[in-house]
Amino acid sequence: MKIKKAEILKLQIPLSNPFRVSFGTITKREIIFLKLYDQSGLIGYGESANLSLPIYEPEFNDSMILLLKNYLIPNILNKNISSINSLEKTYNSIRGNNFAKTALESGFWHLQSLKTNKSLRQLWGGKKTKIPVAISIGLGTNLKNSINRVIKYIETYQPKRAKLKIKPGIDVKLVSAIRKKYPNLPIFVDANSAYTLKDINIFKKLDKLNLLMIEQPLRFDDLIDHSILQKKIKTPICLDESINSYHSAKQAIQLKACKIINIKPQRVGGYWQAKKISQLATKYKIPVWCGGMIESGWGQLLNCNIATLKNFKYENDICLSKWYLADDILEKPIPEKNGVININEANKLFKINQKKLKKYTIEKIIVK
Ligand code: OSB
Ligand code: MG
Repeated sequence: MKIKKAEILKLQIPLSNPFRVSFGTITKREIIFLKLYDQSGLIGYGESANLSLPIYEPEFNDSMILLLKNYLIPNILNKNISSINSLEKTYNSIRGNNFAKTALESGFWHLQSLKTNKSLRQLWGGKKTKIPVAISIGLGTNLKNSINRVIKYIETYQPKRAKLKIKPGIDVKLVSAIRKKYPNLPIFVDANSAYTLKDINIFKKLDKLNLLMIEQPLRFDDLIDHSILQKKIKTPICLDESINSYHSAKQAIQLKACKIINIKPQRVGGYWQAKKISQLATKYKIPVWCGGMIESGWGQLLNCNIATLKNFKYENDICLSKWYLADDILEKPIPEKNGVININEANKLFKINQKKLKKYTIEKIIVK
């Protein structure tokens, strides 16, 4: 394919409900969206949802725009990009900045899918047709309303498992209360890096609450402290922020820093890298699942396709629009039944509602 022109869009979609985690609160969902114009007249759409500030990972939405505009897009314009390898070669010398790379890479995959008439699942080699998804429940402003919030979400959506966000002060008591009310519900927690090894007593207490896993308890870039913590608790540690490449996944496995990996394609530099990490994890019997950042329906569809690969063993954080977004840019919402998405049904929905795309675009840059 040959890309003649690109548009970088910054979308802002309101949330129906603020999403509060240990590092901050998301009230409007800012998402980087890309339109790639191929010489044959096709348009590929890419999405990579990061945050407005570097509070999750060092990268953030405006840094993505800068790199896409000044480097990643100019570097592919009018070149013959025949494969994912030739695309990755155009940015392999760029360190990090994985979310920006994924915006470009996902647009490339959409074009590949249009050109070959194959679904992303087929292009990526996924075999599953049913994708389990479940909700991630944000914090409230204090312990009491955090508990009430979790109960409300569980009662409303009846998820097969619940992921609870925790932070110092809203952790053991929150999880104990929910465990007591729902003794058999699979539950896990996500700390988004809010603790240190000094908090071992908290982890010992969480360890007794029969949790599926504890996601990213320690520093966003740490592996060694996680491996120390993993030796002291039975509950599997699942790494999110710390896994930002194939290399860090390999090191985490070698160090036994985790027993489960949350693969967020944007965070690891794209869907192809996500596939490679899932293959590596398979080799070492480390189950994975697909993480999310509250994508638009478009990003949810991309993530559903990667979650069809065989080592995606748990419910995925593919945040359905009805859970947090006040609106979406797809023509039709992704159908879900009892926490399961049928991929063949979902793959019919790769259609953008242009009116809504326009309505939610707050910034647009043309590169040609
Ligand atoms: O750690 O998984 C995370 C949202 C923003 C930033 C980080 C995270 C999240 C979520 C959202 O947990 C979960 C979802 O999209 O379903
Ligand atoms: Mg997480």
